[in-house]
Amino acid sequence: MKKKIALIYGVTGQDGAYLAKLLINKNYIVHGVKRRSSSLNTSRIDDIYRDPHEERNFYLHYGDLSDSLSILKTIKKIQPDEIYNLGAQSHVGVSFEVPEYTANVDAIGTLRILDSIKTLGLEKKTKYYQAGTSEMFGATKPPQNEKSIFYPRSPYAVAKLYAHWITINYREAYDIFACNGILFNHESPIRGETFVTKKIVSGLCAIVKKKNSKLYLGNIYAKRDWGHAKDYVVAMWKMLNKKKPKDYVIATGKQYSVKTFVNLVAKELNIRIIWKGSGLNEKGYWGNKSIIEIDKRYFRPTEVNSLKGNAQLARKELKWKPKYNITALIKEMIKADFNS
Ligand code: NAP
Ligand code: F7E
Repeated sequence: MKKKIALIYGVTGQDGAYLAKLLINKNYIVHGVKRRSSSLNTSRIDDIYRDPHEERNFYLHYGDLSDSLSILKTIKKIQPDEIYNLGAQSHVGVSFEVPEYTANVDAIGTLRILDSIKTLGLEKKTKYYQAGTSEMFGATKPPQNEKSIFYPRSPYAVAKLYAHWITINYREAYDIFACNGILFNHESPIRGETFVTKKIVSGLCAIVKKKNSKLYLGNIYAKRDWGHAKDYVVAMWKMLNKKKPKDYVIATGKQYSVKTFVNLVAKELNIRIIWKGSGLNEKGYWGNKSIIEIDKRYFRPTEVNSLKGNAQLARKELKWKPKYNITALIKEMIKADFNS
């Protein structure tokens, strides 16, 4: 049987790496787009990259979501059965610093891919997955599902909302098989260093190993629904392999504050943190040493306080449910970090 061909934007990122490995295991030929960078940016996928002279099922191409020409040419050349658009300036805090760039890549980048599918006449061949986000719900009260109102609270979330609706519009206008996955936070040992879970795990491991003495955090009262990226990429693939295209919330349905996440990591590391003070003066003590402090630079101009997803539709129609709970996720993240 002819192998399916997938094209992944954002293949060098956390989800891109897990998805590429999942699809290779499912016997796909996988093409990924990477950005030109002055330092190597392929550490998450080096284990699946093969020498171009060997027989391969994984190929890399240079490209960028801000570059329409490269997108059109790459899709024309590869003629993919499935495109997964995971590429993005994905940091919410950073999006306040670079709002225009975030909109160009996260919003218009999505349009560039969808319009390339249409321009190349691939509407009937190429299925499209859009990496949507719980950040689009923003200020809307939890639990959030597919019917909840969107109220984005950052340039990142506003850009992703454009991507969400342009995906629906191209599905309805041109009959493209296009799905929005509305994914709640998902983490892993290969999560980017500046996202809060990875920062907490690395920070506390470094303190226990005496390589550092303090961890600075922002709003520790924000609440999130954290899952494992390995579980979440399965849902992406399931969406594109259903009979009809639809949008799905993917979440665990459990919610913890950043402060609770710190306490859970500390517990796994066998350290007990005592919290004292409040507001910007709140501190976490290990014995008589203050090891966690609050730094206002990590606060956002507008915050998303409380996210908790209801993924009943995905459970029912995609037969998807997460294998990892928060403890298993934390254990895996600590193990990888401690041994690095
Ligand atoms: P990530 O680790 O930050 O990866 C983002 C990927 O996008 C990287 O490969 C990055 O390349 C690439 N990229 C950035 N700018 C680009 C550009 N201009 N052109 C082409 N590629 C570009 O993000 P992730 O956690 O894997 O998330 C994957 C997707 O899901 C993102 O769209 C994110 O917004 C969305 N999402 C994530 C979560 C989550 O909790 N992880 C939840 C909901 C939605 P470099 O490696 O060169 O930087
Ligand atoms: O922040 C608070 C911060 O940056 C989580 C992205 O993958 O998930 C991610 O976005 C919470 C926020 O993730 C620090 O204010 C406290 O309330 O880990 P984060 P995020 O903003 O939820 C969504 C679903 C995406 O789509 C995004 O692409 O933690 N927080 N102190 C901190 N956050 C960071 N980064 N650093 C801190 O020191």
